[in-house]
Amino acid sequence: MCRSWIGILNLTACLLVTIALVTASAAEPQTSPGRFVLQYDAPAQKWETHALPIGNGRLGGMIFGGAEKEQIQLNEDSLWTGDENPSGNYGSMGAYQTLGDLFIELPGHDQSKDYRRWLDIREAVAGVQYASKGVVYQREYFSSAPDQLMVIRLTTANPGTHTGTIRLTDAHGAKITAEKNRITATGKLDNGLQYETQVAILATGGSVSAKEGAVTFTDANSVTILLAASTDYLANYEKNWRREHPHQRLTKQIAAAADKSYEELRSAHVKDYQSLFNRVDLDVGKTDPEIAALPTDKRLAAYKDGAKDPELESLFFQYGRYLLIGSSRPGCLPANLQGIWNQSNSPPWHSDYHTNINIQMNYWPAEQTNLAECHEPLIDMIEQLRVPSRKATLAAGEFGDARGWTVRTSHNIFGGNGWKWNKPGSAWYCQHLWEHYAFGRDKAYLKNRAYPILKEVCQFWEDALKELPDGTLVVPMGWSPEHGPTEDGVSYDQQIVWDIFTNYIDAARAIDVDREYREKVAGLRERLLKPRIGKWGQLQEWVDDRDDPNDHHRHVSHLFGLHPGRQISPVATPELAAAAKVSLTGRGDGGTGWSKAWKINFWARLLDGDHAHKMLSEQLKGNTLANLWDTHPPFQIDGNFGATSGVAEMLLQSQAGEIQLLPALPAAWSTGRVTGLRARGGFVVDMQWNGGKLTAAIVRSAGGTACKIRYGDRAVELTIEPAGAARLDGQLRRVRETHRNIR
Ligand code: FUC
Repeated sequence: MCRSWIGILNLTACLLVTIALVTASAAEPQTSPGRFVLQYDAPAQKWETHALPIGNGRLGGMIFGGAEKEQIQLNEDSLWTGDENPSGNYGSMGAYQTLGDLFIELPGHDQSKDYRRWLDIREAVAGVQYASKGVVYQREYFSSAPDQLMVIRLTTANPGTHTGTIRLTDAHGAKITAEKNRITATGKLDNGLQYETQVAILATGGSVSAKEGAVTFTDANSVTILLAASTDYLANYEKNWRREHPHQRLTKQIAAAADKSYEELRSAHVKDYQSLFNRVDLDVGKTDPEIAALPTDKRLAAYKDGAKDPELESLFFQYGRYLLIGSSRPGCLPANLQGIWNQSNSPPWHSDYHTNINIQMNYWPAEQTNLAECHEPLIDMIEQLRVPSRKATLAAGEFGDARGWTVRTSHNIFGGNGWKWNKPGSAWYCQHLWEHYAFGRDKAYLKNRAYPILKEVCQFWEDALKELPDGTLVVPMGWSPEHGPTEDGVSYDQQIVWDIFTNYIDAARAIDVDREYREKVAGLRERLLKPRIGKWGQLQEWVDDRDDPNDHHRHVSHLFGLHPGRQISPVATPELAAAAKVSLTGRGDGGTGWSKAWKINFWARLLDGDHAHKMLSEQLKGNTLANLWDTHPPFQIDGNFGATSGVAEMLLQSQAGEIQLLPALPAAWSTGRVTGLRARGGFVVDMQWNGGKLTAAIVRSAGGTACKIRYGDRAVELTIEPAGAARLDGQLRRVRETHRNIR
């Protein structure tokens, strides 16, 4: 019960008092490891496919787990080359960098037996265990947000059995020094970005000493390694993106952590992580225990061979939430193409921010799977991009003297734009600003932060739209990512401009401002070139009816209005939805990882749970690596997040002015339960179903709002008291309404 209430606390700060009133009632989450643990019977040989990610939003580690030689590849989210680069030259945009590696050498551990390596996403703790010469060795690894460092712990039950060496390498040739129990690497990139890594080695028993840039421990009972790293980057354009050198900050972080016991560090980390992760629980059916117990790589192989594994599907859903918590916490940078995990200094696509699907997809699960805080880094970045993007937009000369701004298809963390203008990119970003309000209902946020940006992007389009002789408004010379001609009125552009206008109007109405301008924008929206249905019944991608039924391109941009937009839906615009279905069927079920993930969301919005589930399986079978990372190929994290969003869309939708329960439940998940999903309007929903039918639902409201709830063709209208909840049966009859202490 408490877990569900945490979701409500997320929505409003005023409910602290209710915690005491709530008595435990709902079943505790079932913690079948099959739904929560990735496990392997060997160390990782390859970073991309088998190493396991940990992260605190900013500081990432990839654990290989070697017994005799452990390698932990390290990342810090602001370690970027490049600069503001207003010229928009992709080559000089810079790239996200790897920081280096931490190695733990344990001579003599090569003959290990009973090896096991795992990542438990219930706690965000990874582990390794093996036996060597009669001694059982255990390791744990986590990246802590409360203590802002990575912690690695080596233990055994046998005193004095740890002897080894810790080495740090730096990917940019920084000078590495070791003194007593401390290793430090201090470096500087070509763009002037300064950074540092500090490692402290704390042993119980035995001795610790430094030698030639490394630290050696001898006959220790246990070893705890603290690793902190940071740069002088500051996410603030006005301050030229820089703050003080990180040395003092890191020294304090290590000193503060060294004063605590390992158990204290671990429990603070787990508590903090679970305050986010535990808000949602999903159970879509039981897996044969023998399959669930397999190492994850073999389990995935069995799935590919046709084994039913609903627990793997829910693990994949939750893994997306784990990865978002690990790569996008308040105060950090947004998750990039690889989240924060990157082992290269020239990664694919610079491991950058791609604005024509990828970064947006990263954030699709944030609101609906109850991780609204994890959305904040994107919102912060959009704010910081305003000034440099205004300059770049004006300098481009493509948009005349239009007010406001937009972005290119890729950008870095310094406001520098890369490849090719993506005209509706800023309007798509505005959808995220709006959704954060639509789910959370924080009016102060809407008024002070989101609204001014929504308005300036509206003004951009007010100035940049082209008027045809009959008064119709089109986006001039656009491009449907990433194929076809450059021309006026491309559907992708038109639908996103419709979206920003609609979000702007709703925002202005919510805070009751700018009535006149709101009406003007409504008038512009009315005149936008509308979606068209073409000769094979498809939703046209371009103004001319030239869509090819054999076009299987990975981008499906002309269905933006179906998802993540809200212009097209089976209920409000059935003809357009039917045309979208024809287009989607034409595009086929293939594609890159993120493309398949998008298709889960599309099919869910078309209310076809079986096809959505088919796409989820296709993604798991064809585009998922042994460590459950999505692969484009290569590894690209957007598909993980898109799949998590897709599963949530199958179970709950709220984009059309009503809360739709189980809109796209597949036959494969005939019995199950979910708690803690969020719906627009400030609602949190729990559901149970049996034999493919809803049996019970609890709809909680933080602010107390009227809502319409739909299940199939039945709908009811309810008003829920502030901080109250309504419990409904499978017929949508209200069986109970309570204030604060719903059972
Ligand atoms: C878009 C996609 C590519 C790739 C890249 C990072 O440009 O078209 O497939 O995902 O982003």
